[in-house]
Amino acid sequence: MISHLSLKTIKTVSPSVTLKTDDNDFEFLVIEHEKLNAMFTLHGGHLVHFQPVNQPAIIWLSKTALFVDSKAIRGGVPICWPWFGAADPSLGENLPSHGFARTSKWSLGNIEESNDGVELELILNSNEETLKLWPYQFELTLKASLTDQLKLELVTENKSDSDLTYRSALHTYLNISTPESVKVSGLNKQFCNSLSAGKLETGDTTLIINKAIDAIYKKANGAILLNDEQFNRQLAITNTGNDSEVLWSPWVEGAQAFADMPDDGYQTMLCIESTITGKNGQSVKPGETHTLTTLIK
Ligand code: TA6
Repeated sequence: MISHLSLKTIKTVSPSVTLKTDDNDFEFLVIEHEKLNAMFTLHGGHLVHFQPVNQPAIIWLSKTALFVDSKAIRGGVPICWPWFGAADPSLGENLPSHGFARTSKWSLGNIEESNDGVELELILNSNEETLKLWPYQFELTLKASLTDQLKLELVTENKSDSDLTYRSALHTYLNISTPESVKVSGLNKQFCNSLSAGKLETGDTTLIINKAIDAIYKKANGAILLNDEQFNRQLAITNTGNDSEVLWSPWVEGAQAFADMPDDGYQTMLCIESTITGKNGQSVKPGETHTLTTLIK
């Protein structure tokens, strides 16, 4: 579990799931199951910890992450929705980067437990606040399947009477031992390099982590593999409903620039994100749904 947080129990929600709060009444869903430990915040519908027993945590969380309503939490799996990066100018000015879902208050839906793990849903419905930012009625559901592997499904339901278009990221921060120990493979060879004004480049299908990376890869043909020698493990990340994958490491300067990341934080994290970033986005007709997923095992 995340030892640096001191939480008090509010109520037991199911045998392995407890609602807890910190000293500022920030709400955490703590999952302690024989096969895994995990934690969500209702703020942002945000998975902040996932660790199958007998292995290092799969999901990384900044030790200096802030748990406040006004900010997205640094680490875990931020839900970037209904846009990725800056909002389309047609939506107005001063809109939050990466959308509003990750700083909205979600509610707990169904929970099911088994010997293998826990399945739970977190839900965000359009409301007065969201309609000021984005003129569509919607229901957004995060379906999490937590076993010895992690599956996240983000379901966008269009409850408006006109088509909507969205972009998104399951902005997964993965826990790594050290940059020198890891190698990524299975990437598409083509990517837009956000560090070079989004220039389209052709690289290799494998990548080592030895500098800042901020790249939007065309969707991989299969699983992206994160090989970590020191952790003696290989994670396979398989995404559906996405048109791209984003790889991001802030590296030295980026980590130093974040108040909510230790200066050496870049040494133990790498983002491999299941994303919808294309210029046309993903459209959803009235009454229909679209699902973006990531499976990490
Ligand atoms: O996914 C990569 C990225 O878009 C980077 O450009 C960087 O901005 C990162 O997300 C973190 O964004 P945040 O708003 O969470 O600080």
